[in-house]
Amino acid sequence: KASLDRGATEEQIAGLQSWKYKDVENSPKNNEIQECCICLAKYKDKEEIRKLPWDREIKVKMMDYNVPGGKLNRGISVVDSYKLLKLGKELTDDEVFLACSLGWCIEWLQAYFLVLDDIMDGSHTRRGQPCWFRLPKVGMIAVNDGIILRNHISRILKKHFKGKPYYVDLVDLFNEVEFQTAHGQMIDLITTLVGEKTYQNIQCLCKHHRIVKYKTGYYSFYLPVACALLIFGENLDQHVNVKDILVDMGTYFQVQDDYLDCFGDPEVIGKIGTDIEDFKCSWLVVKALELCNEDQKKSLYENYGKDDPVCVAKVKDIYKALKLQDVYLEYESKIYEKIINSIEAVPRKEVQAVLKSFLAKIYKRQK
Ligand code: DMA
Ligand code: MG
Ligand code: MG
Ligand code: MG
Repeated sequence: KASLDRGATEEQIAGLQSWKYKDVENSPKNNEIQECCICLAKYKDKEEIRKLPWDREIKVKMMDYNVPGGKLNRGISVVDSYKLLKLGKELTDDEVFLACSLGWCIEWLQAYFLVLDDIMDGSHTRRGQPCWFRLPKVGMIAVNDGIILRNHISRILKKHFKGKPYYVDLVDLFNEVEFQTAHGQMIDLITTLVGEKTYQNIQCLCKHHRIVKYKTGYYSFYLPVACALLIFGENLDQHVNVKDILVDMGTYFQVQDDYLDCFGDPEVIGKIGTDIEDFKCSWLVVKALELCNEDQKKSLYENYGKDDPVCVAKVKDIYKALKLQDVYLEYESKIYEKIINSIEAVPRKEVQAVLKSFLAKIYKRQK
């Protein structure tokens, strides 16, 4: 399933899955803690969730619900990038384990961000199931679950990397990236504040650029490659150009996310968009305000940011009238070309290969 739409291939998934996400975190003490995690013996839905096709009886634990189950692109990229850096030389079992552990750390980080992001965005579904906090027995306990998910990363790093020469850099990397992401999320969120709905906030592409660079670019793109570089023994200070390219890729990835929020198929992307209701500084609204006439602008001002299906439909009609789908396709080919050009300017061929393989995973993605 995940191999569709230029996602990971079965083989790539098998690469990361040679260790399960919990294998990297399986000390007896932790199992004990995990057994204490919220276990929902029976899942009874709220009315709105009951309507969803995913309604079914489920037995879940917090980690199983939130950590696996995504596209695993970020985790897989650590393993793939490391293989490319090794120029196709066979990896030892130990190397595979270390790369998988870091891959899963990023998936744990992603789970942590998403559990909290869904609360803050008031989302309904994620990865084809109700958002964790929407489960009646979870609710705001999900905030603490997010913190627990995050704590696992430090523990995994300590358990498997403590003696390594790059341990401090690794811990520092995860901390820095979390810092960048949390600040991106902050700008994303304060832009939508009630009473602050001035259109200046969502009108400028530079604002959008700043939000997405921080909230998505660092953890989704730079982090996996930086992890691979560290276990390969590289000094990250010498790869600033690589960082810039990856952050650009992250920006492109978030433009895709904004586009799919409105025009993607919820069955395919596994989530129902809320950007219009949430008054988000989405790439689509920035473009719409740039291209619209006075009437359309008036209608956008009246209908954007309202949690009402009629208003949402009006906004979507304007997007369609402005042919934003075509504007997006044009953006996509231009940015692709720009990124490819910067990759080709990177001196080392194996690093180029890492970057190109990452770009190929997201180009024209549908989910
Ligand atoms: C997500 O931005 C960013 C982080 C750090 C999770 P978003 O709210 O657009 O993501 P999604 O569309 O997946 O909710
Ligand atoms: Mg969200
Ligand atoms: Mg968000
Ligand atoms: Mg989104």
